[in-house]
Amino acid sequence: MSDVIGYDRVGEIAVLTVRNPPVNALSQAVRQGLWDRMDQAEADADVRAIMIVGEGRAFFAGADIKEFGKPLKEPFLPDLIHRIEASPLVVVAAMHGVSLGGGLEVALGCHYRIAVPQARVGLPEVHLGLIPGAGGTQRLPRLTGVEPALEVMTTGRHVGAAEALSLGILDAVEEGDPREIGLAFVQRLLAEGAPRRPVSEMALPQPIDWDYAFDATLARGRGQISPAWCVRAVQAAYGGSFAQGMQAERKMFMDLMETDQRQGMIHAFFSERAVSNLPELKGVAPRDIQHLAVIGGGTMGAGIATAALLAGLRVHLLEMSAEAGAAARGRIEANLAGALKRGKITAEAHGAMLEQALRVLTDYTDLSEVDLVIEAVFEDMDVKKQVFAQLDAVCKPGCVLASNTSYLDIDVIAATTSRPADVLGLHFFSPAHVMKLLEVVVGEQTAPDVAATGFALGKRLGKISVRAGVCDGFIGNRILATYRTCADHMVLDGASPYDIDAALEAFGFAMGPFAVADLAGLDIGWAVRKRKRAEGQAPTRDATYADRLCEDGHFGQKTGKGYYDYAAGARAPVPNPEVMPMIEADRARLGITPRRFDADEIVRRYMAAMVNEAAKVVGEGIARRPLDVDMTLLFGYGFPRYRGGPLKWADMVGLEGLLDDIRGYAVEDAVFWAAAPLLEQLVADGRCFDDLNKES
Ligand code: 3H9
Repeated sequence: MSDVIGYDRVGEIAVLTVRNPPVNALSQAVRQGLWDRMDQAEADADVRAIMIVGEGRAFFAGADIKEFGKPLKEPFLPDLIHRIEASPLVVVAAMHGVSLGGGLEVALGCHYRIAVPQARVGLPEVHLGLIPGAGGTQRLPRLTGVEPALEVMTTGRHVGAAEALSLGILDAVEEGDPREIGLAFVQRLLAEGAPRRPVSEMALPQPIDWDYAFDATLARGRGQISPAWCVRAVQAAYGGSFAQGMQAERKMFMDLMETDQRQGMIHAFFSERAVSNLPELKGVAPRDIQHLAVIGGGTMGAGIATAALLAGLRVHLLEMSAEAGAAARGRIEANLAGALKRGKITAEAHGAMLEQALRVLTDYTDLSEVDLVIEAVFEDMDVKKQVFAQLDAVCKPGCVLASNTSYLDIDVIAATTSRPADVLGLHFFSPAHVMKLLEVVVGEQTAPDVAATGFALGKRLGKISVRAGVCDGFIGNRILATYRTCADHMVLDGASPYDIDAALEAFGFAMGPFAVADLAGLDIGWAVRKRKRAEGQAPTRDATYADRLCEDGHFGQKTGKGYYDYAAGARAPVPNPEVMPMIEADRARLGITPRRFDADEIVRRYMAAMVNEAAKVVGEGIARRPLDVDMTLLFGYGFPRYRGGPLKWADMVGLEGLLDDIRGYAVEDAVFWAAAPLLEQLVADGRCFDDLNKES
């Protein structure tokens, strides 16, 4: 019999120990092993109870996600759980680490559950585009009531042991070794003569208004369907026998397994883990970073400093004057107060961060001992060069010098120092202590251990770090500039910013591009356009309505007006009536007769522009793999996770059709719509972007 499930006896108790590192996923071998060991225990004449316990980090992290999308192999998990629950012996789960998805469902199939206080449980299947598919929707409500069960399933959140105990998911929580506390618990049960207690035989709780719950959950999902399907699956428990409820759940689970949403979310799950796993950095040790400096304490610099403090680093923040320093400290204090309020840090840690870990300075010579510096000053090459010259003069040898620039050439910045190998870009997204994305921009001369240090820092700060090469805007802002231009073209040709935002929000973006621009500040794009025009890089169809808004002092949310008017409060913005006349003036200037765009066409064009530029970014090696682009857009630009990222989405809708669209649009504007050579190549070879991920 396989070693994946160990078997030993402690008196009348058979102990089944799961050994499938790293997280005890319920692979076919584990399912078969559990089945066989259940048989063995039941055939063992002296055994009166069975205990299931996990070895290593977890009880079970759930079904083996790597098996999804392939033909499922027997024994199926619902059957195994039914087999466990139907055992004539008392079966107990002794839980530690996480018990997620199918892992919690196994525990719910046991007759009793005990856990250590640090254990966490949950049904996170919605994050994979699925619903619990091995009885979770049928058993959990019987223990907790419908509403708590639905809250747990539709959010997919991890529930701590104490809360799980109070919800009725666990029967006991005890400090100690999971095997030892489990054995003591089973011995007590046996001594008391405790009966088998199958959850499936428990009464159903009060039903709820299912249609109301379904509609509300669907609306919250912004196009994602699986949370709402949890409601229907729980409802199915009320339509007949337990077995019928199980069948209904299984059918919904299998139907969701066939959806693009499931594919997109599982792509996101594996890609967010693969993204910082770069073959070129295998075996390269990062430099040790304990003490970090940030140059510039504006919104971005203060956010970076906050993120570093929250990660336990010592931070020196350099500003130009004592007043600017005080303002920067105020921003950091406000950020940390937010973290304290949300319970992310203790009052003690909060005090230590502000009083001991943070120092606000005005003199470069105080930076001589820091391990890494992140420059976050005004986005101007001459200013950056001056900062780097000063850093080069004072920083110790081996100190990593990073720029937070979002567009400028890291190689040019590096070349102004005597140590270009120590220079790289660390492009954070605002607010930097909240946003998950970090672009690690590796220059021509950046040393491998400096790049590795960028990734190590990103990990420490809890970021999703993506490797980017040097170009205007790196991965994210370069692609953004293109799809934004596409949106501007559609506006010139007849769509309104509001039509575009509505179409893209319906597609699943958290916000449309014009609402995003208002949030980020219209002055940022204005500065970029002015720079590009000055460099002779003005777009062929140069829309100026956005400049008009800025010239009138409307920079978006921060001034109360932009594309939208925020007078009624940012929650309910209404279109700014000054915008459409500015657009109409642009159209007249360019001799354009506006036409109608429906939501479908808006999405097709916008996505075609995004995918085409993304394919150029991958083809030129700015992003190493398509998944790097996908994660950039997901974590930095509000791309809907359930669509996997633009290149996963492109694979799913079909590259050939997309290329046809692009070639069709190129008839109107051959320069803007020049097809990406990589896209043409993939179509010619009958391959897709994900094939490139697999090769890497
Ligand atoms: C389900 O159960 C469906 C059922 O209802 C019905 C079925 C019929 N499978 O995240 P980490 C890998 S759906 C396969 O870096 P952490 C992961 O890829 C499932 N592999 O560590 C990584 O591999 P690598 C419901 C898995 O400590 C390694 O383990 N369950 C699985 O930060 C370490 O992972 C979930 O959705 C898996 N289920 O976090 C739980 N889980 O080293 C998903 C992990 O090669 N998992 N791996 O990159 C998680 O949330 C986190 O991984 C976990 C550990 C909290 C467990």
